[in-house]
Amino acid sequence: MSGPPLQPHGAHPDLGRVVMVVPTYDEVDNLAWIVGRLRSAQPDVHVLVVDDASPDGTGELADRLAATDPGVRVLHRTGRAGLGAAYLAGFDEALRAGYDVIGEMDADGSHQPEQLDRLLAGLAGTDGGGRSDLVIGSRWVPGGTVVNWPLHREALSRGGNLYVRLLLGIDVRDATAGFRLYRRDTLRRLDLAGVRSTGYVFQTDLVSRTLRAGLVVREVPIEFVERARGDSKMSGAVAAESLRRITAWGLRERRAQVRRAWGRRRTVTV
Ligand SMILES: Nc1nc2c(ncn2[C@@H]2O[C@H](COP(=O)(O)OP(=O)(O)OP(=O)(O)O)[C@@H](O)[C@H]2O)c(=O)[nH]1
Ligand SMILES: [Mg+2]
Repeated sequence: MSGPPLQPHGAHPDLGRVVMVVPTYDEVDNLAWIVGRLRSAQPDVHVLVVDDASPDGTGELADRLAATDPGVRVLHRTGRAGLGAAYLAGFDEALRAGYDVIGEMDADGSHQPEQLDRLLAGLAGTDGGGRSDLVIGSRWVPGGTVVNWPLHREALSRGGNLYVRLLLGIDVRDATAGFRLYRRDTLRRLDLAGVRSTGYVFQTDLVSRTLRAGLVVREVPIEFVERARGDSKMSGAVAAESLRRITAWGLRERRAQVRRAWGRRRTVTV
């Protein structure tokens, strides 16, 4: 990936060089708007658009944005392969390009670039909450909100997160959220080559891997805004993958707990 020399973030020099990976599939009505907002809210933060050969011309639009702004880069993929697969390819590219902080953000305006400073401060710890290895812009911590979300979407998100907490036993309120910042070292410790989640369950997969690696995950409140333009890519197949994988991970974790408890009993009685 060629580009301009990378500069550390001005307000957070300790964080180093920051890039937001933005996956796109048919976001032609949103992309210029969201990239423009991001570049003006955070001029020191670069953008890597990962487009899955969108039929509506999003990829070509991304190329035009990159041609006029050296802080914007594009990764073209050959076809639609899911959100998780797009992020894995984007992370790989961003790591190879030498970024120190690699973020995630949707292209549809649900994640507001004007709130990225909360995540940067949360990662650096300059907001008084302590340094972290992964920071999540969260809808379901105090101060977090959703705007214009239909009740059934809120119920699905809250219910999904409850299921994740119960089954995986992780103390994260918004494990499915996709407005995030990872440190380079965090991603390097997650065995990305072993990730099999292709859809939105990728988000849950990565937060649970981060916690299992003993790293610090923090949630900072954000205001999440329902998309105003373009179609949602959420589908029955995407939801089914989430349910199937989370249930399988949960059962595996429970079996491991039982084995550990059984092992302890035997040690005591022998
Ligand atoms: N490259 C790529 N991007 C994708 C794919 N699926 C979704 N996206 C992008 O991922 C982001 C999130 O997708 P959305 O459709 O907004 O999903 P969502 O936020 O759960 O659904 P809504 O709330 O209804 O918008 C958007 O920027 C999409 O364009 C995919 O298969 N490949
Ligand atoms: Mg969306």
